[in-house]
Amino acid sequence: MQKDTSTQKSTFGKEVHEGLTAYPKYLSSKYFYDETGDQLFQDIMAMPEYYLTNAEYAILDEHKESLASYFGDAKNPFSLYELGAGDGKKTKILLRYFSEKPMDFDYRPIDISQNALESLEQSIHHELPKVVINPIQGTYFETLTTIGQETARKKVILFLGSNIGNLLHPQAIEFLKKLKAVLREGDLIFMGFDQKKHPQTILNAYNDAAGITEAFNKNILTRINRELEGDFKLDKFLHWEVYDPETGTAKSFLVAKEPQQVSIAGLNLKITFDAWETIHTEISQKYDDRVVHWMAKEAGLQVLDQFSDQNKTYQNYLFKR
Ligand code: AVJ
Repeated sequence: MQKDTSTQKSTFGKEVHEGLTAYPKYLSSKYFYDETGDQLFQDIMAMPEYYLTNAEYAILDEHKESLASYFGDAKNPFSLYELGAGDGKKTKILLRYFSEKPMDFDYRPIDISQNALESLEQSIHHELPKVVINPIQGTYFETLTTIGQETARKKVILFLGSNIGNLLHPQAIEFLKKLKAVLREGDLIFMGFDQKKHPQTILNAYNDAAGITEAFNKNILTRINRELEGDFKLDKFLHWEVYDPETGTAKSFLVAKEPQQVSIAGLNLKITFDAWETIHTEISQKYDDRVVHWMAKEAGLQVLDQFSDQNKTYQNYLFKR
């Protein structure tokens, strides 16, 4: 299912064209993740301000026994799918625990990056040789079809890291509906939702002192420069983060520090920026319990259980159809 690079590039080109000729300008956060972006996101997850990683890690560690009993046992086999598996660092807590128990399961990590899947497979073979791993390469959209066709075993679908937060509520509900459509009776979804908290804590997580998030945000411009022959000058843009404590929406922007023109030769396009004009690049939605229950209901899912860390910084929810 590996798409050829030229198709991917033209989708990228098309969306960049669309976003930079719109008013106000925008780019999709899904384009952060080339090789550099993957590495920068690893760095973000390791930084002290980015509390999400440790919070979810603590939840998985604390509740692994309870999760094991929901997922299956020696007589009730299951497949553990993971959307956007990345390096699987958090999932390994569960995999390690499950593999030490008499549980019958295989791990089916899903990622768009074949590279990421290969190194994940290597590291699982090495660190957790008992775990049976069967990776699936593709976009969420493509692979949901694949997952839907696999009916031999109970399905447990992981979607960690509050990745759902890149979607506005209506899109998130659509996504949950698509997930629901691949579930049969007894199948489960286990999903992480970052929770509302002190607004400063959230701003700090997306505007770290070392400038890693700034580099991550600006990487999308570097990518346009390289893949679409653009000439963005990165130091002519500011990384800017806002958080609305009412809606729970954190938004990332690139803000033009001075009027400028940017040429994107690969798209045969010239873009002008006024001083302080913005490019909106990402939303990182924060939730509260009511909103998650509301979204689940809208998607036709039932909340079977929920798990949080001590300060309710973060919650993982278990859904069934
Ligand atoms: C991978 C979407 C969960 O929004 O927290 C981290 C990406 N952006 N810092 C998030 C991200 C800036 C992250 N997600």
